Amino acid sequence: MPLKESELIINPDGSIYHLNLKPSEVANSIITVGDPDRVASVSQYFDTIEVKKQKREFCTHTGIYKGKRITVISTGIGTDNIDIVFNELDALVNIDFKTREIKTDITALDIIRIGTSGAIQANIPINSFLISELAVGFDSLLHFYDSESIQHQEISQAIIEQTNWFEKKSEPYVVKGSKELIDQFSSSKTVSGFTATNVGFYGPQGRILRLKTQDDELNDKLSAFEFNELKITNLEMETAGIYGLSKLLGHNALSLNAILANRSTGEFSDNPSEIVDQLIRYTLDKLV
Ligand code: R1P
Repeated sequence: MPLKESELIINPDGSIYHLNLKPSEVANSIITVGDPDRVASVSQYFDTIEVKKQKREFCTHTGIYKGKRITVISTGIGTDNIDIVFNELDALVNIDFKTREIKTDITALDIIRIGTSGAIQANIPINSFLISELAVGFDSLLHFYDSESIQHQEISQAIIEQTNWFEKKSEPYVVKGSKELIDQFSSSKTVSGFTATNVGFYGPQGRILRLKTQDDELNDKLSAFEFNELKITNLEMETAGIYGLSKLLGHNALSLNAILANRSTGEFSDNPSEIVDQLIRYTLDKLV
């Protein structure tokens, strides 16, 4: 059955609705970044750039780095944007835009997030590169999909119990990154972690400016959480959505995080752009 025009929205020029990309314009190796300005910070290292597109917060450059075709795309902030970017990237490779039918041969993309994040454990060094082996989503994205089979419910149950989770907040979901990509990108320069993906930057990450939060001990409870020696290491806003949707769609995903802040010690990197640039170069060299 062809997908209806209201479900798979294709622009008059043959590009997909939000990303503004045509199927020929995406590579099978994809780097996602949150900040649209970070796209050029990655593609400046490409030997050639064949595609430059932007619509809303979704900026895309596709080019060649040391012989490998790579697409770098910005997601903006949050898992609501991850829903758009990952469904549309998947549609670009796995749905035939002429017939609007799902292809019989499904392409698995390799998708690496280069992000920034704050640690909640005092022993995670500022300016380190953290590889998310697992992620817990405090947003609700994955609950809208048939996803229970890919969730690690024994871990989310332990989080609910140990933090006395307020039931009116979305129930946490726990998902894993790609084992192959974790192995490929791990080195003496990286630390591995369990990333918490929050639904906001302020209250949901325990920052209090003028508003009182529902639980002002949440970050302390999250950093004290332990399950079979597993501890939650850092907070950001996309990884759990990326891991959940990638697994459901059959793609391989990895989230790399430049640790710019440590919420436990109160430190912030004195040279964040240099650290992000180092992570970009590290990622590109591990990818080829
Ligand atoms: C918040 O400042 C943003 O920075 C982090 C968070 O996940 C959130 O998107 O990542 P990026 O630097 O990749 O956007």
